[in-house]
Amino acid sequence: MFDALAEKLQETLSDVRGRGTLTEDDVNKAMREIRLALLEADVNFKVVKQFTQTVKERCLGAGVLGQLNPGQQVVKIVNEELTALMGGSSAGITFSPRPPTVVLMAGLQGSGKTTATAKLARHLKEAHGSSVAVAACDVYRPAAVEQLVKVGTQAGAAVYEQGTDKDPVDIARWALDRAKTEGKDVLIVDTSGRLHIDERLMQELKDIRKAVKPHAILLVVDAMTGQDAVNVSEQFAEAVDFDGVVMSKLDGDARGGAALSVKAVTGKPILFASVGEKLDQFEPFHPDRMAQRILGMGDVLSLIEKAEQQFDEDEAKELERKLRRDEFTLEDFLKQLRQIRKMGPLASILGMMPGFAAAQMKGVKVDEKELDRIQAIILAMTPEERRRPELIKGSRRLRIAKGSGTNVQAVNQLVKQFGQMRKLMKQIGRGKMPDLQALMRQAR
Ligand SMILES: Nc1nc2c(ncn2[C@@H]2O[C@H](COP(=O)(O)OP(=O)(O)O)[C@@H](O)[C@H]2O)c(=O)[nH]1
Ligand SMILES: [Mg+2]
Repeated sequence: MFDALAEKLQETLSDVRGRGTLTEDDVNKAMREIRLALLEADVNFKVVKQFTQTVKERCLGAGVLGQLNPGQQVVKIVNEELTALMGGSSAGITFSPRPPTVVLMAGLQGSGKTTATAKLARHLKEAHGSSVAVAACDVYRPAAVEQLVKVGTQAGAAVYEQGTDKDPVDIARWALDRAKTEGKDVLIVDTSGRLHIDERLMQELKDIRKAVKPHAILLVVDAMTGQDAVNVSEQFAEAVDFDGVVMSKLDGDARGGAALSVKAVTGKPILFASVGEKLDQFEPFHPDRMAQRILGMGDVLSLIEKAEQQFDEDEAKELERKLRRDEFTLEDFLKQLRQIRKMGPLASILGMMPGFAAAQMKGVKVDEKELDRIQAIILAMTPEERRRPELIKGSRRLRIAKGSGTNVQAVNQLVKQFGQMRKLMKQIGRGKMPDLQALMRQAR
């Protein structure tokens, strides 16, 4: 997501960063480039204008001109303003002190409501241990009920449905009673959409709202529709007030304009991002992390959180200790590799790492077969060799190559790469940004 924008901004900023001193002309030029990049990403033009103006004023006002390392400060300012643009701090759903917390999902047809309903159910269950029910109030399309039954069940939620013959407002009311009786923590109400905003849709939403008094109304908007998503949000905000946005389909070729504009235009924060069709491709939206991701600072925090879901805490602490003390071995690497591969395709994980973003990841295909090979090589080593790779010479190399069905070069390469990775890990462990360029030069 945001690939093109990320690439352009990173290019501009690395240019700025590379300069010893900055003149006002340099700043102006950078602002022009940022402005173009944002417009190309389909960010609302008023938002762009305001954004670049603020950044420019701050850059010039902060006295960055003529100073040492002014580029760093420009990057910092752009990062801060980009974060602010997307809403500053991350919000979320506040739970009602008296369960069930009721969440009403709204949005146009095809925006991704039903999918988001199930994803949110899964998320609340996984992250908060909530027991969740979902209510099928889209009665206009028979398939809609079936769809919710399917994905809701997959998500581990109870699905409350009464087919398509009843009035959606009655179903919502009935579902709320049932959620109370069954002691659910959360009830998520899926509703029907239309192709366009119309009077009846708005009235129905208002009626459901009146019937179930939701604690949060979430508007699902399709990021792929760009500025239309922002317009829809604006119209919804006028007709039926809502609390936050679920930005769906941020995967694919969404240029990011909607995600960057919606808060500024409507005043409503993005609470969740939906980044794929699978149920776990859904995450709380963190403006600061998103800004860092766009600017290629990597999304280390998201990465850590994702990893934490997989690791148990003790193991994570142990790993951190090892990294700090430079005791990380091939044994640990093997463990890591297996854990990481459980997290999902490696490319998407690398995309969250500092320095791997955008440009670097472009055209990079992570070869999962290569990972199989690496795993085989490590498995062919003795535990001692895994702990002390420097032992791997001569006959040991040959034995490992044979044992793993590879060759000596492959074993050599792995040992060398591991040494480099260890260096990188050590830097990250110390909270430093790894010098990737230097590492890449060495790897060649
Ligand atoms: N790629 C992608 N597809 C999505 C995402 N969310 C929903 N979809 C797809 O978009 C289509 C419409 O979603 P649906 O939940 O039925 O929308 P609804 O009409 O608002 O309930 C379905 O084919 C979903 O699989 C997403 O985040 N990424
Ligand atoms: Mg639906």
